[in-house]
Amino acid sequence: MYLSRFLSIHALWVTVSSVMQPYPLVWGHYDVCKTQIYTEEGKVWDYMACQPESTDMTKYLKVKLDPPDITCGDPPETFCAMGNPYMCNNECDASTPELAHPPELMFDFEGRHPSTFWQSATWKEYPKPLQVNITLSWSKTIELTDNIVITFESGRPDQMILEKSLDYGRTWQPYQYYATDCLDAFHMDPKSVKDLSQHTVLEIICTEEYSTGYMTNSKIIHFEIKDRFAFFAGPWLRNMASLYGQLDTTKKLRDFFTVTDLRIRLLRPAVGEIFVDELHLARYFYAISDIKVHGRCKCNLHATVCVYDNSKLTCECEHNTTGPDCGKCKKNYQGRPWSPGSYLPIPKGTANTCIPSISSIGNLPKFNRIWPNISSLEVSNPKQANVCDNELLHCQNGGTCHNNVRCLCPAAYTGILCEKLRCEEAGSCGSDSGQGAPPPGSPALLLLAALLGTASPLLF
Ligand SMILES: [Ca+2]
Repeated sequence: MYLSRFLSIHALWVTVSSVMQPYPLVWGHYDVCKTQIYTEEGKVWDYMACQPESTDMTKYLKVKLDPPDITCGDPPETFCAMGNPYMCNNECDASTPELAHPPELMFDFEGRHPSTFWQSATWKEYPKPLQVNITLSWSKTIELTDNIVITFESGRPDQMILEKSLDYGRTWQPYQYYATDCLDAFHMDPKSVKDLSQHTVLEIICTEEYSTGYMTNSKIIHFEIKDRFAFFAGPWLRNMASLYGQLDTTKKLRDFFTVTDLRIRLLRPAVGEIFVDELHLARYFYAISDIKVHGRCKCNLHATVCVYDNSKLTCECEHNTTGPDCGKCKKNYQGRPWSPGSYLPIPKGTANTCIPSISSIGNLPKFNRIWPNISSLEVSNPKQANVCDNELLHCQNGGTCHNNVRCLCPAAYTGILCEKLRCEEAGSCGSDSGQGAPPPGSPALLLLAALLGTASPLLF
């Protein structure tokens, strides 16, 4: 059978490809949800795991400052020049566009000189702490794919916490602490991401790497996503298969890189000395010229497109799923429990499509979570798969779908989808007629599973 040969070759290709590690970065993009393939029965859809491209997520966020009136310029005030704390004749005036520093200047196009930036009021109420929360909200779960980079126009703060929320801002967890002195500020030993490992990658650390004030040229603070990915994918992120494999099997790891909101808590501005210079409090303020957040909509591997409509991000769900994150099955497609797509096996993953409901029979069939392209399976248990339709699950070899419940097969064929020669069952086929996809425990699949570091082949 052509289809069987195709599947055998495909399985072999996947296996060979798995041997050819490290993977080029282009692998595992999962940018197609389905393709049409040609079989003896004509064109059929082949479904695969898919996700939107990673993109600049700052275009889609809402920013909120707390306290709301903390931006400088209302009333106008003077502040000291960046980098020269004794030149204190710069002006911030919210009512004059050239002198205003509103929050949106943290997200505009950079690369021009001088930079555009948001700026807070100065620390004129010292010793009352000068603290600002900057909340970035997407109203949508997103998966971070690159470092969060915050560029300061002022000195980098002496104390800062980056926090994340997974429930639209109801609860918050720290992502990383930043301080000139971690022990003093947060009672934490200073660490850098390089001190972490695969086993401690989820540890929340305090770093002193990014907190020196005016005395340095560097203005940037990172939250290191890529360094954390590198524990799994190698220093150049070439072995994305390994990373995707881990993300697939470890929910905590996947959730670590998933957010609905981020919050930058500025707790103490750059002082640069032991004591605050009370005679020149206009030296102390926060100013941020740019914030970079790269990520993708979380669509549970059921969509490649995420649309921004009415100030709202929504996945354009495939695989008969629906919801903002493709988090449930469409009406009339609840023939088995919803499940996210899977990155495995590399490179196409598994779509885990929702299948039509079977309202005409009493009990829903039991399905395993992973349900790859059905025609690649040796379907042997009729109770597991008494479903067919003309779109998703095709009866094969000329069989016809009867009430979405079973395939009516031609005399020579049997099996749920008429995928099997009747003589095979009877053991009376010639030696050349029984070729099919490798069974789940075949050496090829075991090798693939071993290469991906999983305990067993993922077909069952
Ligand atoms: Ca800017």
